[in-house]
Amino acid sequence: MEGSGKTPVFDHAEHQHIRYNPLRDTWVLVSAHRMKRPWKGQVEKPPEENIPRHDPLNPLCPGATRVNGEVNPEYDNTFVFDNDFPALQPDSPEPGVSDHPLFQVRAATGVCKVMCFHPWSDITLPLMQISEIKNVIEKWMELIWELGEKYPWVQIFENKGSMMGCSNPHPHCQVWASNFLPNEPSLADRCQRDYYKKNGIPMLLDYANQESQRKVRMVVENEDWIVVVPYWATWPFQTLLLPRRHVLRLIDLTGKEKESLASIMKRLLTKYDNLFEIAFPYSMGWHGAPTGIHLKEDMNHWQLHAHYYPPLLRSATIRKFMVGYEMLAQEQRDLTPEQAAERLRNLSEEHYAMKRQEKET
Ligand code: H2U
Repeated sequence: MEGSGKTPVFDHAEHQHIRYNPLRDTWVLVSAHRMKRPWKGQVEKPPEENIPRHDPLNPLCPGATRVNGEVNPEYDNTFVFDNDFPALQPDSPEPGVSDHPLFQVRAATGVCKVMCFHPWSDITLPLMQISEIKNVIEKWMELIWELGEKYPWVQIFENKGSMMGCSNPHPHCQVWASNFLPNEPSLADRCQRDYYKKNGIPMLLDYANQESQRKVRMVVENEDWIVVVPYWATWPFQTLLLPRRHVLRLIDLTGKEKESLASIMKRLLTKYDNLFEIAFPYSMGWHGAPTGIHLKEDMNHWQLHAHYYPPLLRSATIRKFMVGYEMLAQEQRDLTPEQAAERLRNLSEEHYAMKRQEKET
C-alpha cells in the first residue's frame, strides 16, 4: 500500500492505533496484526483437572485445620474467615512525619478476609447453581456493609488459577479493607468525577448506554446487566460487568438485580471456560463508590462495576505478557476488543464439562 499513491482506509483490525481508557486516563496501543507472529516463548501448564471434592489437609475445606490451628466449621454454604497471613492489620504504630517529599510514608491499617464460595473444592462459579452464586453475592454485600462502615475502601477480588497466583484450588475470593483509597480506585474516582462534572452523567452509565446500542463489544446481556470487552481493554479477553441502572455500590442491588447478576456471571464464566475448554484463569474484582467516611458524601459520579482480567491470549497455555513495552512505555494488545468480544459472544452457554458428562452417560 505504501507508495501506491492511495491513502488506505483505516481499519481498526488491520491498522495499529491507540485508544483512550477514560477510567484510568491512560492509552492502550492496539496492534491486531501482531496475533500473526509465531510463538516460541513460554508455554503454561494447563490448570489441574483432578481436584478432590474434599481434602482434609486443604485449609480451606470444611472441617480442616488452618495454619493458625483453628478448625473450620462443617460449612455447607459460603464461609468467611480472617486471613491468617493478612497484608493489613487493624493496628499499626504511626510511622511519624516524613522529613522529605521524596520519602513520604503513612500508616496503613485494615482487615483481610478469605471467603470460600462453596464447601466443594472441585467446583467453580460457572458450575455452581444460580442460587449458590446468589449466596456468594449476598455474602459480598454483607462484607461491604460490615467493613464499609469503618473503612473507605473494601476490595473484593478473586484470583482464579495458579497462573494468577492463586495458592489454593478451592473456590474462594479475598476481601481486603483499608483505611486508605488504593491507587486504582483513587484514579477511577478522579476520572469518574471529572467526567460527571463535564458531562452531567456518570461515565459508566453513559458507557453502558452506548455499548447497549453499538453491540460490537457486547459479550452477554440481560435486563439489568451488560458485559462488554471494553473499548480500552488491555488484557486480551478482559471484560467489564456493568449494571444498566445507576448503582453506587453492591449493597444497593435489589433482589431482582442480585438474581440477574448471578445469572449473567454464570453465563460469562461459562463462556470463559468454553473458550479454551479449561477452568479459565483470571483476576476479578468489584469497584463501587468508596465507603467509610465517604458514605455520607455525594458519590453520584460513581457507577458500580466489576473488572475481569484474564491472562490468556492464544490458547490454554499461551498467555499475554505485560512486560517490556507495557512496563516501560504503555500497555499494548494483540487482538482488537471487538474481535475478542465476537469470539466470546459466539461461544456456547452450556459448560463444556457438562457437555462431556452428558456424552459419557
Ligand atoms: P489465594 O489463593 O488467592 O492466595 O488465597 C488463599 C488465602 O488463604 C491466602 O491469602 C489464606 C492465604 O493467606 N490462608 C489462610 O488464611 N489460612 C490458611 O490456613 C491457608 C491459607
